Amino acid sequence: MQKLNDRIVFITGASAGIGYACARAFAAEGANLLLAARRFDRLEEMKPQLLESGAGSVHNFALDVRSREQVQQKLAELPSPWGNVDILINNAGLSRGLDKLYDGSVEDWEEMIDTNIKGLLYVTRSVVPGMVQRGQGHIVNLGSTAGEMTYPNGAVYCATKAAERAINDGLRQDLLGTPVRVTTIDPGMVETEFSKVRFRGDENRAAKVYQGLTPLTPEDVADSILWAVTRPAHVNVARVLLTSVDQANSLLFNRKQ
Ligand code: NDP
Ligand code: 8X3
Repeated sequence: MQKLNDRIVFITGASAGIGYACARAFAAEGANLLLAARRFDRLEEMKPQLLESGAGSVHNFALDVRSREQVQQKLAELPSPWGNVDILINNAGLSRGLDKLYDGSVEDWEEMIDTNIKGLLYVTRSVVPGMVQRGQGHIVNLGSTAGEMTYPNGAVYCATKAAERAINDGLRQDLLGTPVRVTTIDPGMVETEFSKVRFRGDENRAAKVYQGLTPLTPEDVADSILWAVTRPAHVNVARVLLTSVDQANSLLFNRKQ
């Protein structure tokens, strides 16, 4: 297993769910954590606990990945050595609504596309050239089972994750000949704030998503990310498809009544 205690790990969307679980998992390995999200206060609240559990150091900054200007400027202005990212976890993302495509909200579509596709691209464009220059790096993108099988009323969210998959594969091809590695982690249902965000705070509707089954936990996903990035340097884990035993694909679940 590769050591992480001299590594800078940049996690987007670290204020909740899978991103926060990754921060905890990498802290326990002694990594230096560069954490971003819009809710900066939450990141700051988490910092003492991450340091206590072993993080070498933690640097938080507020970032909305939808803003190209913010991404470019804030990443260019990071204090030394935080710009030298070794591991980038492109995790920031969301879904909005569950509606038939022909009467869905255009604003919801734009928010998903701007965050899950364009935001991921902006961050990647700012971070990866440095990895190539330094001859070291690993990019982990958060995909989803939704990217390989579209489900009813979720066409646009599923499309953003299908785009993530294409971007992941394209980036891996474009980095061939460099030591920089690229992995997509594609989880099925994970119980996080994801459904609360999708249903705009409707906790009852969010809880129903996970009713009668055991979903993945954010720690399960963080564990698979940690595994992927700690393989020997010549090994590139291209894709991890990860579901709970109660899920076969985007559409097929084992739900107890
Ligand atoms: P959560 O809602 O729990 O966390 C999402 C994180 O993304 C938050 O930290 C949020 O921070 C951040 N985020 C959202 N929009 C932006 C933005 N514009 N700029 C910066 N950060 C942003 O969801 P999950 O942890 O479940 O989701 C994480 C990733 O995993 C997403 O890409 C999601 O699509 C993917 N995924 C989730 C699955 C699930 O079932 N939960 C399954 C498969 C994939 P803040 O609001 O503070 O900005
Ligand atoms: C999140 C998983 O199936 O709720 O990507 O869309 S799902």
